[in-house]
Formats: sequence, C-alpha cells, structure tokens
Amino acid sequence: MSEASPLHVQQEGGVLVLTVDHPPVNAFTLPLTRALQKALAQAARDRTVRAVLLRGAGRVFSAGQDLTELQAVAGESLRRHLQATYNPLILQLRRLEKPVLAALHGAAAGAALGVALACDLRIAAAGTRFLFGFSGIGLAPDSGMSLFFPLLLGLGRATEFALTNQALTAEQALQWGLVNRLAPPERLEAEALAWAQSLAAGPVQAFGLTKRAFNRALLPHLEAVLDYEAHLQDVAGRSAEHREGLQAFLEKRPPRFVELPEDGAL
Ligand code: T3D
Repeated sequence: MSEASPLHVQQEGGVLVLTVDHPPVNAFTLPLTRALQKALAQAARDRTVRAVLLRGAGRVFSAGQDLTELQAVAGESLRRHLQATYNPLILQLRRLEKPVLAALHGAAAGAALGVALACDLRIAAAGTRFLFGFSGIGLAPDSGMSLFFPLLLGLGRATEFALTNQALTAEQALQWGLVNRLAPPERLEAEALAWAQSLAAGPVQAFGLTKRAFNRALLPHLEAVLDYEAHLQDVAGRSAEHREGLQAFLEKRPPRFVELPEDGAL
C-alpha cells in the first residue's frame, strides 16, 4: 500500500490551498518539503493561481523538522540536508510573485516557524504557541529564522525567545508583528480562506512587484543568509550538544547540556 501524501493540494477559485497532513504533529520530512517545493513551482507556473494558502491539518500547524528523521540521518551533513529542503523552499516562498498566506493553529515550531515567517502574511488561531525550537536540540537557527525572527520581533525579543526556547503566545505574536491577525480557532479555516480569496481578487502583478520591492529593500542577502545558516548548522549538527538535545527529545526528558564531552573536531 502506498503511503498517504503528507501534503494535500487543491484549488479553490484563484487560491491554491496547501494543507500539511502528517499526523500526529505535521513534522516536516523530506517527502513533505519536496511536495511543498513541487506545489510552489506549480503555483508559480499556473496563471489561474493568484494566491497561496498554507495551513496544517489536525492539532497543530507543525512541530518543525521531524526529529526521528533527523536522528535517522545523524552524522550526515546538515548543510546538505538544508540545501535539499528548507533553503530552496524559503527562496521559493519569497520569490513567488503571488501572495502567500499562512494559517497557523496549535503550534508552529522550529523550521516550520521559519517557513511560516517566509510567507507574506500570517493569520493564527487564538491559543497558538510559537516555538523557536532549535536551541532545545542544540542547533542554531535555519530556514531563514536568523533573519525573519529578529526582523519581525526585534533583536532583543528574538534573542530572548531563541535562548530561553519559551513559547510566544498568540497575543504576543500579534502585538509584536509575528502574525497579522488572530481568529477564534473554529473560525480560522473560513477566515483564512476568505482572506486568501480577497488577495486572489487583487492586482496580482502589482502584488508580485511589491514582494520584489520588499525583498530587495529588506532581504537582499537572503540566499547568503540561508547559506551561512547551513554552514553554522553543519557545525552544530556535529556537536555533542546536538546529540544530547536530540537524544533527550526522543527519550522525552530534559536535555543535560552541561559537562558534555568536548567537541574536539569543531
Ligand atoms: O537540518 C535540519 O533540518 C535541522 C532543523 C531543525 C529545526 C527544527 O525544526 S527542530 C524541531 C523544533 N520543534 C520543536 O522543538 C517542537 C517539538 N514538539 C513540541 O513542542 C510539541 O510536540 C508540540 C507543541 C508541537 C505539540 O504538542 P502536543 O502536546 O500536541 O503533542 P506531543 O505529545 O508533544 O507530541 C505528539 C507526538 O509527536 C509525540 O510522540 P509520541 O509520544 O506520540 O510517540 C512527540 O514525540 C512527537 N513529536 C513532537 N514533535 C516532533 C515529534 N516527532 C518528531 N519530530 C518532531 N519535531
């Protein structure tokens, strides 16, 4: 029997709706990032697609990178992993000359938060938690998080939430500009689709040029930033801190980062 696809793609009028569906927590795997890349390439090509809505099925938007998959490739280069997965995905989201709206609920963590922040707009269900995530498993930020997180939150707040790995609440996310709108959980789906449809009715070429202008003004070095993140993650990925962070997550216990063996090779 073939595995169910982790991404549902359906068109509602001018909106391409991408629904991540990988129970229990929509963790990002290689097949999922590949499916997202393919769907965004389709969105770029297809003139009938005038806006994209990215959302998650089930209890959360996404818990970020699938840590069981990460454990399975332990010892392999995280640079290569990022070059195949999040780096092209983030660039596609920013370069797509059509509006991309993310609808978030439950939780958005780690690399999935990076993906959500690379979208143009965000609407979140009340009660959604926003988790930096990377530091919990001894990693540095990737998926554009080193840029989008401080850009949207401000350096002081971004540093605090990165180093404490505490969750931001939906209200904080709204107040500090991480999301544009909140909706009651039971209204999220309808409000997100209505917003995406109103975007699809807008001047798509002017929207595309607006994205281009914002990218040029604020994100001209995005590709280099992603590449540098991949370099740093390659270092972090070989560390004792990462091994301990990942092991602790899988064993469902708090990590013990003090008194680890030295990483002579770093
Ligand atoms: O190169 C690279 O790709 C590196 C990049 C890494 C970036 C990252 O994304 S690191 C991951 C960052 N994510 C997190 O730190 C979030 C971890 N998860 C959570 O905090 C919680 O699971 C949620 C808040 C997302 C949801 O909470 P809740 O209470 O609804 O669910 P749960 O009970 O915590 O989790 C349900 C199951 O999903 C559980 O497994 P079990 O006990 O049923 O066998 C849990 O272990 C599993 N799970 C949760 N997150 C992940 C995961 N499995 C794989 N990967 C996960 N990220």
